Amino acid sequence: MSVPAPAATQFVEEHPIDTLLRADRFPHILCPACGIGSVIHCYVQAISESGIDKAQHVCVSGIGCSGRAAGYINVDSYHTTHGRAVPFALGIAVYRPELCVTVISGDGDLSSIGGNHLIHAARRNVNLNIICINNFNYGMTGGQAGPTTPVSAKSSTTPFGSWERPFNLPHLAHAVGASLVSRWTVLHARQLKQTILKAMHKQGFAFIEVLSPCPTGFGRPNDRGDGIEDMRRYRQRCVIDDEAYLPDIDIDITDDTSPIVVGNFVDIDRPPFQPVLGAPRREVAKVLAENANQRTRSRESVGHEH
Ligand SMILES: Cc1ncc(C[n+]2csc(CCOP(=O)(O)OP(=O)(O)O)c2C)c(N)n1
Ligand code: SF4
Ligand SMILES: [Mg+2]
Repeated sequence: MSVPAPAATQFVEEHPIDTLLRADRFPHILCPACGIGSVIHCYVQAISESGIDKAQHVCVSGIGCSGRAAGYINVDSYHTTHGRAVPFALGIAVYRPELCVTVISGDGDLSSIGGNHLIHAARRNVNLNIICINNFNYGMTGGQAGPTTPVSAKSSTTPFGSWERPFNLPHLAHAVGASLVSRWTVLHARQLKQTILKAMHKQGFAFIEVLSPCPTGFGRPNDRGDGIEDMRRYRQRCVIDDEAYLPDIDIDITDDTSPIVVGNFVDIDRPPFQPVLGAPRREVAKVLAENANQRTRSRESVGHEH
């Protein structure tokens, strides 16, 4: 049987997403096998497929290894202060509602020092896409424990293992009012890109948690091996369950046979935050009352039976 000749190889000058990266900022700071680069890739891939003009995309980060993302992405991007990515992005989204504003930052930046901003932006349903890179620690500053560090995990501040109960971020985001809530890992590159795309076209607060290896800060003290080991664990342990009961999706690192539940958990519609600046007082009250009713209805429509 004759084998068909391969199509002639085509050489291109640049990769389709090259224009979305700031190559002049390379080499980047990320450690080998860190997961943050994969998240950046999924985000720029989503930008290129979004059909939204590049000039309409805005990326905002706080401080941390994850917070470096905005600096490497070639759209209007802002590297803000620690914990303040959300309020910074809120200002942009409210004043320029035609823009597609995405926050990429770390679990520490968004849920520790920035936790209050996160819950109130979700409560108000600000039209933002939040990509929270959860590597279970403060990677940049030397692997300290934070609010996502699992019970018993070792870190530079918990050398005998953490005893604090960590946040279950999707459950938190849903409880405080996010319109779209998902969790993926960096292994789920296609699903992650699709969810980011969905968030870009959705009006309201979208919260996407991405579990990501930090072989330097979290992997080393916990004998997790290199980043590839983490990818193997994701493959073995992840279960996609869009209908998961969110209070039950905590992550247990002490048991490598326990499931890590991922999926698109919440997708509801309610009016995004739009301050009615300058309107007469009675009109403002009417709009706010309508929004509140709408919200209650949306909540009822996604009630889980357990
Ligand atoms: C006001 C303030 N407090 C503390 C710091 C030190 N700091 C910088 S990054 C960081 C933690 C970042 O952790 P995370 O957001 O999880 O990002 P990662 O490095 O893990 O990606 C801290 C505590 C700071 N820069 N500013
Ligand atoms: S310390 Fe961790 S999060 Fe930071 S670049 Fe290295 S592997 Fe990535
Ligand atoms: Mg972190």
